[in-house]
Amino acid sequence: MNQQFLEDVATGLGASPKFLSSKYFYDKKGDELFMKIMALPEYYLTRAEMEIFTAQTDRIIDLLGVLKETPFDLIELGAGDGSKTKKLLAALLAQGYDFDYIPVDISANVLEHLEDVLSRDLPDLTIRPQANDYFQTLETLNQVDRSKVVLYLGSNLGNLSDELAHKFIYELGANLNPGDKFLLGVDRIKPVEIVLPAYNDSQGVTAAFNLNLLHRINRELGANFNINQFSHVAEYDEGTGIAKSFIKSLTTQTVYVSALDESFEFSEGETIQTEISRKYSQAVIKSILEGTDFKILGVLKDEKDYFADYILGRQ
Ligand code: AVJ
Repeated sequence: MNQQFLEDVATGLGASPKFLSSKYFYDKKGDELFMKIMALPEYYLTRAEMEIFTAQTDRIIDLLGVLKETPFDLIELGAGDGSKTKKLLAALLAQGYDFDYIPVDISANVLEHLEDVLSRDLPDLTIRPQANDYFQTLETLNQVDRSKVVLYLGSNLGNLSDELAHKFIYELGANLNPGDKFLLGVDRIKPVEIVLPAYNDSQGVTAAFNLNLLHRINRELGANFNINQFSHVAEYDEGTGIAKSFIKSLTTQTVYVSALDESFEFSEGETIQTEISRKYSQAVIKSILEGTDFKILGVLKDEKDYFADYILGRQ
């Protein structure tokens, strides 16, 4: 991981325009800041999906087509704090379904916290956390003949370009069997007045979350970023539905990364792109799914039409 981080920082800061991957946001501090983001008044995504999981739990279960007499694995990719999933887990347990919950995350930290919370709140749940790569886990799970339901919530897909999103879903299909299900939660395209504040909140939590990446490079790679000389910038194009986050250099400056023994020049106003957060229309989802093994079985939306949870069937 460290070696990969080092290489990716060298590539991204050496490029023009500069970029860094949003996957590096999530160190311990980044996990904490993301939890805070989810509770922000401007960050509507989590609440909108929570509403779907609370108000339409039975419809989700119905569309998943799971059977009480057939045991299955419920696999969550990028588990997070599990607050939305908990609604589904509680309903499945109450209705007598036979399943194991398998949260998958690269962060062992996140999984430990999740296991603590769930074993306390849902003592009857069988939970088998996997601190591993998504596809490696799916490959292992596929060696046992059991039905699967895969959850990928919170518009996590939105950090990928459409091309990579297609590849991701294609590969997911390759690791599942006919009849398995995929529940995909995505943010919908909506006006800039709603989206932009979600990525540039008034308390500056998102700014701290973005700039934490520079703290992480300082700490882990021995760089000397002066964080005060950089700022957070968010933009959103309503036409394409793509939000982007950047870190902007406020002055002309040079940053030295000791683990690389290399310096990087910044001009005043120069940016590092750190994230894309794509929003989706039905047409975009359909084009991403084209050529994969999945078919749309149903779509659930919140009252404001902000968020969509797609129930997809592996053909
Ligand atoms: C966790 C990728 C869904 O893009 O909305 C929140 C991360 N970035 N605020 C998103 C994030 C800035 C979030 N995802």
